Amino acid sequence: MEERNKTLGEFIIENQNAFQYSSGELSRIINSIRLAAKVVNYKVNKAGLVDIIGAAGERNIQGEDQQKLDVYANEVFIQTLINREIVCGIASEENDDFITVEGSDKSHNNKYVVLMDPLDGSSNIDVNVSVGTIFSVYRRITPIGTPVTIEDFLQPGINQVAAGYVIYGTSTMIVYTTGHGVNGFTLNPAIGTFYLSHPNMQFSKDGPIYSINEGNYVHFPQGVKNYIKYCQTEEEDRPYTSRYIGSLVSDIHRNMIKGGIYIYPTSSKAPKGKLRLLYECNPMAFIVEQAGGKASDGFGRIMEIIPTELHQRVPFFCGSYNMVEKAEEFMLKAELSKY
Ligand code: P6P
Repeated sequence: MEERNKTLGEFIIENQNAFQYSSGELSRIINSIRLAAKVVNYKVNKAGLVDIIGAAGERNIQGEDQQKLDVYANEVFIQTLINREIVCGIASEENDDFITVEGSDKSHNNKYVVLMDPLDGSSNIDVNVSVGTIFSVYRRITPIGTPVTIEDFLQPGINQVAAGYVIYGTSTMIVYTTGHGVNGFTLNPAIGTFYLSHPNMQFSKDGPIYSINEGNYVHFPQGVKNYIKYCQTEEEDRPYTSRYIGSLVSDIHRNMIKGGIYIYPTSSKAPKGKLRLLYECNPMAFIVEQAGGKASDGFGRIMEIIPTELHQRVPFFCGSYNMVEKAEEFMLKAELSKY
């Protein structure tokens, strides 16, 4: 079968044995994400038509207004995963604490935990800008048959067995990795099937784009300010183009295709950064590294950070390898100049 006509279902079956724990459970997790993505996609595309837009009136642990679609997407992904008897625990940006899934036989026998941001960039929904779902999968580290504990979720990103995102954009795509490269699948909404449209996605080592919210410039660390000035200097392949959608999945997806760097640094407004390590930065870092890119907190590899809390935030520099490396050079130089 020609690669590009392959469906996500066929791809999962063909690659199931490549996954080191190929008991089929990981395939069932990806299939569960696929189904939930189609359900959420339908609602996201109808958001402008029904009274589902606007804050649900509640605030999530991040202190952000919860959009009704956030709440809806969270419920769809959680319920779809629970119904398939695959995971022993779920953590979500929308839930203060993790969810223990004991299974219909109350055995806690499932081996995987899933962490997710069910609808990232939701503030863009009302202005019709693309949003995304981000997910991260680990094998539990506490004994099977016992209730999942926080240790199962506080694993470094290098332990991920799968990660991916759904982008609800001009077309809806699932992009994911199980540690054997990154592949993108585009939904044909007419028949509800995802087709392999972007086999073996790769970041170019350099790129023409830098993505950062320059409105926060005055609050940035000196190293970031210096790197922004470097991007804007007429020299070699610069100045770069500035592109910032304000939706993490969209900004990184674009950069993966065109080349570029995305930065959400610390600032006086966000002293630890804004993005969450466990269900935004680690899954995106796994994908970016599998596509030949680099993901850093400005000084070191994101996926080697040992998490200490479920919703912890970190600064995030990710994208084309050489661009992230250059940004780290500016961060180190600025740090050393303090002494
Ligand atoms: P700012 C969306 O809220 C999000 O978490 C990411 O998707 C996005 O990249 C970032 O925050 C945008 O934040 O502060 O630039 O609006």
